[in-house]
Amino acid sequence: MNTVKSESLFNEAKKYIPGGVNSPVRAFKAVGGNPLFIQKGEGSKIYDVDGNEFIEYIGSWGPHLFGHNPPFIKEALLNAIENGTSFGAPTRLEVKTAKLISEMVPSVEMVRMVNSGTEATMSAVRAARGYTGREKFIKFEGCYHGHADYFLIKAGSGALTLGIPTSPGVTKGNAADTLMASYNNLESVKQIIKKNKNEIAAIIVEPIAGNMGVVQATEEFLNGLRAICTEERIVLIFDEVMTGFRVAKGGAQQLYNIRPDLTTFGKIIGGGLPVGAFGGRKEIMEMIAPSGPIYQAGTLSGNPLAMAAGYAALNHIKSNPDIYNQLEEKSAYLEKGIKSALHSINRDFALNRAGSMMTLFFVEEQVNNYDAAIKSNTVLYGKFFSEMLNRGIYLAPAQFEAAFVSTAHTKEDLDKTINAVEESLRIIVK
Ligand code: HOZ
Repeated sequence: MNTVKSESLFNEAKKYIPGGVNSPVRAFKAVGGNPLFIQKGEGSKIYDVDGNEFIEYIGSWGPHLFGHNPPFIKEALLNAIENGTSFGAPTRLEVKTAKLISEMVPSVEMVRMVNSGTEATMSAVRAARGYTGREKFIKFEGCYHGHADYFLIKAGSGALTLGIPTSPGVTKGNAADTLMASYNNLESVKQIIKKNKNEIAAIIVEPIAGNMGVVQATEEFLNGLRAICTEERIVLIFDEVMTGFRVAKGGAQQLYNIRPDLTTFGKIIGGGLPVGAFGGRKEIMEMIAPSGPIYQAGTLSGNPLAMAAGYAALNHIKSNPDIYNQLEEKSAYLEKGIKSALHSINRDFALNRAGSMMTLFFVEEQVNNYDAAIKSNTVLYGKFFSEMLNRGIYLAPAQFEAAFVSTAHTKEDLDKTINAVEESLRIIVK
């Protein structure tokens, strides 16, 4: 594969940007080789600056439910840009988008727009702390809620991939209020609560984890969290930055039929533009400034371009409920193909799938929490990634992420992917 232009851009980038990238996972450090610089995306494909074409499964880490650059989002953006890019003042589109989110996710009685998933989770925890008057919160090993200091403790995603799940720069004071529990293990939560009676403001959880690779919560675990939170007056926060509007119209909470107190969103609600949001019970949300004393603000929050793209994306989902059947069909087809490839090489690696999100772990046991996920052979993942890339398939350049299927993936794309999986596995697994 010719990568001359990407290499030259990467060398230039490294002079001015730490590690040459604006977000660590993209640097290919976990899989070897140099990152490819992307020129454009269309449907299920992306094209790099050297003209290489890839069927890709990142979809900007989740938001591109309909593939890259769908016409209805492009049109919405072009219309919006005619009127200007940002005002730092309210617009009609913010109201329409907030209303739509609230209609689609009934637990979200009120919502505040922000600019990223990190801002959403930070603000949700602040809201929970302000509401309860308590300071500590529980998070789960391997879950990733963005890069605010107090989340970077045994965190997933890039932090885990690069071997820095607990980052330097996080103070002891900051870390002290983050209490770590084990995913899918209610007992670990109960013990923490017993030791910290009436001190815990929130439990934050990815109801389907995507940042230690895909790991689904059991119904018993999430129902247990809901019951504990109600009993102990703890705010239950579902981090649906990845799963919101992806696994179902109403997110993972719809699939599990659980009503969290607060929910955080990102990515999809901006149709691929920088955006996030947090929302939930009115009683809590009304405590946010200016209706209440909990401060939260942002000049670009509710930005008209992000809202235009987001509204177009959400409205498309609402008017085309069949997209979830399409995603399920395509993802199930891919899962079946990968399983049969694994069978053909006599290996039983864990393949976790939740709707259109999936991860192949290079470990032959069930992966249902962080301890199991980190047993995956990441060296083998790196080799797998490179073999797939050489065959025109672009996966996440890190084991502890999800592959995202979009409605734009065709049967031909999926068949090509399955063939590439089989060929790659045969080469790397001796
Ligand atoms: N940590 C992000 C995925 N879970 C990666 C973001 C990016 O590199 O764009």
